[in-house]
Amino acid sequence: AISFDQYYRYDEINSYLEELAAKYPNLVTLESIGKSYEGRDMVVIKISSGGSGTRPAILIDGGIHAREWIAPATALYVINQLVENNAANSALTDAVDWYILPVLNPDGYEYSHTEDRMWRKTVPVTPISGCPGVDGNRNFGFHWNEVGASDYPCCEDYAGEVAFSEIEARNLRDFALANKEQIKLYLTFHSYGGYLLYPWGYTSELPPDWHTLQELAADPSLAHLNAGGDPFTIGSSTNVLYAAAGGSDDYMKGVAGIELSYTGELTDTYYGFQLPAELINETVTRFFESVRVFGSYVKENF
Ligand code: 0X9
Ligand code: ZN
Repeated sequence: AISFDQYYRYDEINSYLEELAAKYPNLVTLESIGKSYEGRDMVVIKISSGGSGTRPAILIDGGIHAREWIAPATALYVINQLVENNAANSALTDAVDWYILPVLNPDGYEYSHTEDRMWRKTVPVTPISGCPGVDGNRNFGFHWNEVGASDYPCCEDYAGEVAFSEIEARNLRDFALANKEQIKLYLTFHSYGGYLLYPWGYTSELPPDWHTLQELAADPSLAHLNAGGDPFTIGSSTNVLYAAAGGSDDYMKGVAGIELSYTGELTDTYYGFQLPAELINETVTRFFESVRVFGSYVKENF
């Protein structure tokens, strides 16, 4: 059993996924997409009620940034609701498949629990001793390191020595490319600030379908508001937040061809990254209402 009044360690999260796979074999399958730098299995849970294998799918990840603990917690809540509350949420799984990777940076996530609560990056050694880690969200190979990223390993936004230097980014890339025909929507969970961001992060220019991306985020934002949360600031990453190249969102749209690609920056702005465990429940339940609206869109339009 799981609750949403505490943050879980990486092993606990994976135990929960295994528990679900054992208990709901007709709905849940687990796939390791590879190991992290320190050898942790990166587990994607596939939630599918069946069908031909060509149903449209949604890919969700969380926790590319280690300290953003509410992101894995939210991914876990989406999993929990789609699987253990499927009776109430069957409309979300009867025509759409879900691939969810709750912790994209497991080594960093653990490091943020054991060593440094404010750790952001991955953990491998870099050319500068004493400055480990790469910013996973500057490491993807699309306009890599062009803007808003650093060449200097001691920086929080270090892009890495080369694009896809990080095994975790490569594992997600390979999974997405292998399933790109099926995946219609990509959501990557971060914190904080309350944004729904769409590409591009590498330029202030907008993609040709930016109007669709802008409009499509309005109802999820409204659902969040109606659930008691704040509306999201909606816009392209560069135009409403800052320019930063090498993000997973830009890669999914620009290279994998997943046209609908969003970064969800969860609440809140008072506590920032260190959102107290007492606030997990309201945060994840509100955001699930946004996810629900995105899910309906995919169901109706693909
Ligand atoms: O800077 C980031 O990677 C994200 N913000 S955070 O505070 N969670 O670090 C925003 C990423 C938006 N997307 C791109 N810039 N591609
Ligand atoms: Zn982040």
